[in-house]
Amino acid sequence: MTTVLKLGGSLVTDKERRETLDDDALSAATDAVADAVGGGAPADLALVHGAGSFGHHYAEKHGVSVTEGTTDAGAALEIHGSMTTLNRFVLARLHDCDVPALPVHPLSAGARDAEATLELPIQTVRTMLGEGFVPVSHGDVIAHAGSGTTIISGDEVVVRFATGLDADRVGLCSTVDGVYDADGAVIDRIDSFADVADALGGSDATDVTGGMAGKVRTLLDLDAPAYVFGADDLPAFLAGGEPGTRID
Ligand code: IP8
Repeated sequence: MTTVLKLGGSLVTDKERRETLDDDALSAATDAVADAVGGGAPADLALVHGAGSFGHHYAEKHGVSVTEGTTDAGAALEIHGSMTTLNRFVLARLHDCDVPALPVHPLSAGARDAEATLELPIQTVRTMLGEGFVPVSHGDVIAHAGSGTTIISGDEVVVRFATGLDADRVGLCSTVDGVYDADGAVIDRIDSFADVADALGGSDATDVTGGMAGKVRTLLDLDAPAYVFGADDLPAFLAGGEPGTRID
């Protein structure tokens, strides 16, 4: 059983304060991962975290996004540095509770070509899993042919891991309990974008990082079922449950 789990940036950081963790939320999440890994399930777990109050601030400062690049190495390094700092914090918490976590930095591993197609080799992650490690990757900057460097979101890393590893399950754990309908209730299951387009308030095909519409669209394309759920449901997800909204 291979599981790819994203811990949302808004969950593990304090979005209101620059480069500040949400200590309680991060500890609760890493404790849940430790319990699951210690208990032997899921067998293979690859983690990804978002940027929260770390990377987004510097991406905005330098005007860099998934489509707008920079050739300024200092700017790229500042964005990347904030993400590796956050990654170190996440790794440290995981090691504190004996999870054999190792970092995977997209900047050092992948690139986009001139058509913006992402190349992110999966062999490192596969070998880490095979050796019993828990790879922990993150949103980052990435070299982009013709644009210098652009942002790669944690969601893009999740999708690449899920397809490359032929994952059985994907989880997006964040500050929302699932995908909400127009009345604010959590939708149980989504298997067609058309059914929820109105409730999600948009169907912009270019919206791959921000917004639930883009997330749902991307997750519908995966072979594996994906679950969008809140922090309280993380233990249930890791135990094989189906919390929040199932998208497949
Ligand atoms: O928080 C964004 O990743 P996300 C990555 O998963 C950076 O969208 C560096 C802003």
